[in-house]
Amino acid sequence: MASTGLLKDLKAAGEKILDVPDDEYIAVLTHYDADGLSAGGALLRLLEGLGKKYIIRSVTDLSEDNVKSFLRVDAGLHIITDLGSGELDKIKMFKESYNVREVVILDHHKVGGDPEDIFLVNPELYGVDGGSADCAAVLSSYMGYELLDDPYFTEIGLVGATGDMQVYDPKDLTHKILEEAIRQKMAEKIRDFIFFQNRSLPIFKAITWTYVPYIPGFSGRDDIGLRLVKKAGIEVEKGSGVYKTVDDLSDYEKNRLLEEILHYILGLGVDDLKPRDLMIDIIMFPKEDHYLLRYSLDFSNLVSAAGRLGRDSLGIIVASGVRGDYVKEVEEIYEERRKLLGKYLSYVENNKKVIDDIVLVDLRDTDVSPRFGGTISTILSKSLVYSDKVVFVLLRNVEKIKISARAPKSLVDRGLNLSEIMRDVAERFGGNGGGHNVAAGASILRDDGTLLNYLVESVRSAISS
Ligand SMILES: [Mn+2]
Repeated sequence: MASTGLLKDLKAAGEKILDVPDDEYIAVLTHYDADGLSAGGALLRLLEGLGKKYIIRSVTDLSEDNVKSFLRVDAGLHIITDLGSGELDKIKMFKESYNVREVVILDHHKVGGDPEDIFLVNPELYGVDGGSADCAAVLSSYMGYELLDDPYFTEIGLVGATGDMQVYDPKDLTHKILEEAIRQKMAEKIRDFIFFQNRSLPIFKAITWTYVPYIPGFSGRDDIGLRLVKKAGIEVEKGSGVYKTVDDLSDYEKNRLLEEILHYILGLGVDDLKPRDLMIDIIMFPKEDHYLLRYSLDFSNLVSAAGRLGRDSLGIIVASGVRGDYVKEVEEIYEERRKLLGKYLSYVENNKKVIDDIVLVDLRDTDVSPRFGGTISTILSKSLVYSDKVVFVLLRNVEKIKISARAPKSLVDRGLNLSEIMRDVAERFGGNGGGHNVAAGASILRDDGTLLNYLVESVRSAISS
């Protein structure tokens, strides 16, 4: 059951959209990650379906400049999604100075400040943890689904929720949208081993392309994948240069391959391997023809890739349901993301420090794109080796420092709140920060040499207090 207060707020937000006269613009600002771009796609589909005039923009964070230039857009309604809850005061201030008529925020991050005359739709207001349910794409899609009675919206919601890792144990409105998707025959759930979740890649790439959980020495290593496939006695090709995929394997072959994989992983020193951790509910979209759009994980990685590589609009357009030539472009960036991540994760191994319950990954002296911070920290936090640790990834972003942070549920239960830590860091070193208690980030202006130590001490005192 989704909270009724949240459903009521979504309905009211939908009415505000309907109320905007057709000759006025609706301006949308969203976040550049898979959830944010999916939310942008849902709003694109909704506004297009309603025949409204609109502009949609995406940003990496809600810096003062980004807030200002967005609120300066001449529009009858401004919608901010997947961002904003932690920066209500800043938004209110510029709303007033630019005489903005109305601001609606559809978000699931921690609320900071008093919404007052901003219409904030956020599960956190109803005691639902936005870090584990009701991501921005779910909120936007559900609103679209209710207004247009178009089942494709459920698919976009699930793509965003996969990006924010909220589909594996779906709660609240996320659970409801998944049930609706299954009822509408837009989605099916398949339970399988994580090694078989990439249904469409060549089998030797598919099995190691398992960044959730991340297994150092295995994840992303095509060479090891190839070795294991051969050891299991499986042909890599099904003839004439066409690679076999998971769906081409017999049950016997899958079991043989699984044996080889588990044997290999145990040899890496992963000691407490629980087969349960290696099972996953894969969400399939039976109506999608293209292999990269057929599974929610591929689809969300694809939308994520678009954002990470600076092709945000492509991500929004494909999420909204537009296909054709756009899908071809997306294939290219998917492969590019695969290559970049492989390279970046090899840097991680050389630039990480483990202190107590904390993994510090300082990549400020590397060429890692700042847009990959969240991807890298999420992968590490889902790793079999670091999943019980707090992860901080630091990257250089021109003259700023980008921090992406992740924490295990066990430490959050002991009082750790990364959203607060990121806000404190930004206050002390300049910049802005916030997020969820388990996942947060900051963009800060300077480091006088004490930044790393400050992060470690913040975690220590939060856990011990
Ligand atoms: Mn989100």
